[in-house]
Formats: sequence, structure tokens, C-alpha cells
Amino acid sequence: AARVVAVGETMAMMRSGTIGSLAHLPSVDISLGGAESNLAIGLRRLDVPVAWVSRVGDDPLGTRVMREIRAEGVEVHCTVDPTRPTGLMLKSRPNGTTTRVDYYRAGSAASALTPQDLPEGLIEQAQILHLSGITPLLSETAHATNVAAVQRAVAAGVQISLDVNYRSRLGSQELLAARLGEILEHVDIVFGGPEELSILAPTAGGAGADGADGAGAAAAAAGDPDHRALLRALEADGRQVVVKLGADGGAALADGQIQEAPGHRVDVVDTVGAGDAFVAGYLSAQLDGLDVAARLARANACGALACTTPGDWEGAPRRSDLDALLSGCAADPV
Ligand code: KDG
Repeated sequence: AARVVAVGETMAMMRSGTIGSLAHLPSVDISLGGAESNLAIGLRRLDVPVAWVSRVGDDPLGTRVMREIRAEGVEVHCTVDPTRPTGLMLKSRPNGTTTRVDYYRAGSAASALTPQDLPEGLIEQAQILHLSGITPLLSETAHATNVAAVQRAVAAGVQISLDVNYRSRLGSQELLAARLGEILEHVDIVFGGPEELSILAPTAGGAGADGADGAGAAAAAAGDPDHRALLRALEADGRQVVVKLGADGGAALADGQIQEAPGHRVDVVDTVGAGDAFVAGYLSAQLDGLDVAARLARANACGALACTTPGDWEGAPRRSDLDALLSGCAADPV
């Protein structure tokens, strides 16, 4: 049985590796991206049995999304919706320093997620349910799906993990705070960049989260909220709060103690998806029974390695990649 169940939208992705506007480039590659399936793939590569729940359209891109995720060894539970298309995301590099993302996901199949899409017994048998702050901004029924998943996890004594993953194009911080506020008291592990955590804990300072890439990569920018204060502000009995600090690594609050771990220096090719790999590293280490320091160390290694290849999930490491990085053999990233 799956030890982790992740719920959320995965979009087909058209991406161009060449610098230039999509207004002129002659070709793109096809891939896929979705924070929760990125996390699922990241966990599977670290040998954790994992299931992913979603909806796709009855179209070739939906088939492709399911095939690719299945091919990674993730158990796929996807409703195929004949009335709506699979969501689409365009990723391009207008110039050498910018990645541009355009969504075509309004009205997508996954935006119509409902509690009926959650298979009977799946969450109940898992150890961790993983949700994100993307789903509640897709639609009211998608939000209701997150709430229903939480209710089922709580009833079955399953731990709940939440990655805030704020996507400003999907809705306001106020709406996200209100919707996540409905489930937060049940969340056992919260992940986010400093600005994302401040959406849940506005009194701890800082505003203006920009979750453009989910990697927390902009975390070191001047004016960021104090991450230790944020961890404390979200502290609750038995809850772990983990802040992603991009190139600076991460910090976690558990059992009243704050642990910090520095990031790895790697040649960065693409930071998108690094935050998902970080979470996969953390959760897999927890499932391996490792302590918080070792969870953070693995999370940082996974986040760093995910940055060394293009793509949102392709660079998620296997255990051998982690061993190579931690023993210093990965000093020449691809
Ligand atoms: O976390 C990486 C994601 O940003 C990407 O894979 C797509 O889920 C996605 C989103 O909503 O941007």
C-alpha cells in the first residue's frame, strides 16, 4: 500500500529550452508539471511507495500525464473527465535570466476535483496525506476535496503534510489564508518559503509572497520575514514546521527545538521543482525514522540536486545521487 498519498493537479507542459519568446520560437518540448506529482515522483525515487490522486481530461495530454507519472512507479488514481481539458502550462525563457510560466488551467479537468475523486480506503491505509495550497485556489470543489481528504486522514489517524506553494496567479493571499485556515489545525507538517509561511502567520511579519516557482528560491531577498519567528508562530502541539530557504538550505521546528541546515552549492540550471524535491527528501527521511537534522540534510540535498537539471521533476534524485552528493562526488554537476 502507498505510504504517502498526494492530491493535486498536474498539467501538461510545453517548454522551450532556447532563449527567446514563444511568439517567435519554432518548437517546444512536451513534459508535465504539478507540485504534488513532483513530490510523489521525488518520494518514489527515494523508494517510498506513493499514490497520486487527480483528474485529467479525456485527451492525449491527460494520457501522457498519467503515463509519465505511472512510469515513475507512482500509483495513479485519476478520474478521466470527458467534459474538460487537461490543464496546460507553458514555460519559456524570454531572456537568459528569466523563466516565464503561463497557465492554461482555468476550467481544467483537475480544477473540477471533488471529494468523490478520493478513492475509498486509499488515504486510510497511508501514513502521510500530502496536500498543497495550490488545490484550494483551483476551485471551491477542489478546496472541498482537500478538506474531505483531511477529514478522512484525521478519522484514520493518518499524518497530514501541507506545502503552502502559493501561486499568486490563482488567487489572493487572503483567500489562501482563509481556505488553508480551515485545515491548518489538523496539519502535522507544514512546509513553505518564509513569505509563504507568513501567509498563514501574518503577525510574524512579512507579506508579499511570490510563490512563482515553488522552490523558495527567492527566500534570501532583503526584507524577508524572520524565519525563526515564523516557525514559532506556526508552532502547535506535535506539529513540525519546515521553512525552505532556497540556496540557504532550510530550518525546522519540532518538539520546541529549531534546527537549521545550510544548502549545498551547485550549478543551478532550473530551480522550479526544487521545493518539491526538498519536501520529498524531508518526508522520506521521516518515514525512514531519521531525526530532524537528518531530514533537513536530505531535504537540502534533494533540493540542490533538483536544481542541476532542467524540468520540474526530472532532476529529483535517487538514493545513489544523494550518496554521491553527500560524499562529495557530485562536485561537477551536469
Ligand atoms: O512546484 C513546481 C510547480 O510550480 C510546477 O511543477 C507546476 O504545480 C505547478 C504550479 O501550479 O505551478
